Amino acid sequence: MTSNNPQTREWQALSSDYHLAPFSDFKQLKEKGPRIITHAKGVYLWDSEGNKILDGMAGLWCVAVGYGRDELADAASKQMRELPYYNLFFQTAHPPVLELAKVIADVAPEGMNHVFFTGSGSEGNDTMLRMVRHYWAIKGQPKKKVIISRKNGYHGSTVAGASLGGMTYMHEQGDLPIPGIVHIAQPYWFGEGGDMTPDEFGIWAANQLEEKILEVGVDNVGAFIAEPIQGAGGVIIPPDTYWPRIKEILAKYDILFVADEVICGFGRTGEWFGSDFYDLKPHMMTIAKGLTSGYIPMGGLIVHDDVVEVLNEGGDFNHGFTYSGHPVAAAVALENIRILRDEKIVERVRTETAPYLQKRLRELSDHPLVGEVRGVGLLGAIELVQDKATRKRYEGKGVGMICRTFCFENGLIMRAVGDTMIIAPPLVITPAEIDELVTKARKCLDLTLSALQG
Ligand code: PXG
Repeated sequence: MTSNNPQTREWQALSSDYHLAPFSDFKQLKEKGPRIITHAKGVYLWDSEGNKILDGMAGLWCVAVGYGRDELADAASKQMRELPYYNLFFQTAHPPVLELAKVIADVAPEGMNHVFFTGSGSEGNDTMLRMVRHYWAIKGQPKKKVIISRKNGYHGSTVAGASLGGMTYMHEQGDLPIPGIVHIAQPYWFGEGGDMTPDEFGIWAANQLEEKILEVGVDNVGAFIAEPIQGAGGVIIPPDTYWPRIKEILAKYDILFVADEVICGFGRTGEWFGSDFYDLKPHMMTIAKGLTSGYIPMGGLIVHDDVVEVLNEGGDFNHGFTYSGHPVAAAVALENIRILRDEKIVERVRTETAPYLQKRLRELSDHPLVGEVRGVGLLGAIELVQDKATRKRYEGKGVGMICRTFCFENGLIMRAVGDTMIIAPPLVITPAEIDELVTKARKCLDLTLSALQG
């Protein structure tokens, strides 16, 4: 712990003495101490040392409407005074959850008209797994249990979520994946495309789905789950050929398709959902994050009418959480979606800020460290390489972490996934703030290159 600020040191001592942080090396964090974020406004965070930081990750991909929106605080406060809690079990409901379900159906793709609420994206995917198996059991095909997912996909951190995800470093802890979940290759051309063109590789990666269905047996496969664009895996934008080929395969076999929209949903791509962007027509969509702009936890599963029709014949679905459809979270989500709609934020992303961010980001392609810049909507990735032509990495140097540290020190949050730098700023970011983001990113790329050469 290096801070000279006694208040920072006090908070870091509390962290060291009492707190276990997610996805962290407990011992290392104890020694180093976390950065303490104290307040935020718009796209900016402030830490306890007084540093102002441009949040290029919208928190953890979630703060769509930006920080410091009083309307959301007021909606929570009002709902807390009126009805702070009631549950949806045993044939009860409350106004905010019902109104929210309707508003979500309004913005969701056609036919996606029912919502099962959860407390998080992980719980949404746990719900999905149980609902898919329940669905097939009702249809008299209880063997259709297997869910096909993708390597390096991210679907959460619960037992089902981490199993559905394709992160091997997560599987290694806790004997995952659980049975009944299998993984296929991801459509990551830059990292895994070898000598194929992106289009050839997109077809190859999509064909892995058909091969897996045939290997497992279509009578045993319940569903395929995928993020329209993988977020935590490194903003993996599939080649143009990928989704059309996947759609052909899905049309051929009788399995359900689940789009995990936890990151892509609520405007991130410039459409309301990633499924709109790629015209995916899923049977179910997992949601969280942008649903409440992260102001309060809430997730859910949007279910297509065709699936609901079957579920309606199945009696009780024995599943639910104490906080399913929590009234305060529902009130915040309603206000968040009202802001997204009234301020035309999704349209603004599509027509103004996404094209501008993508243009400005691609200017970084000329940097000697940069092997590829890609992005869609307000998602972006910068691949750091030693050799642009061969896509060869700096082996064992931890270049991504070096760059991330420079970003932190220079007032920008840009995440590193291996040697891929990723950004997903709040959807309300302005062109001037995009300029600042890109200027800071270039400076940090320069600093990273100097550190490698030095
Ligand atoms: N699906 C997707 C696509 C996600 O990105 C989840 C499900 C799980 O949601 P909850 O609310 O249970 O966390 C996520 C979450 C990262 C990172 O390092 C990403 C997530 C969570 C934690 C870290 O980018 N995404």
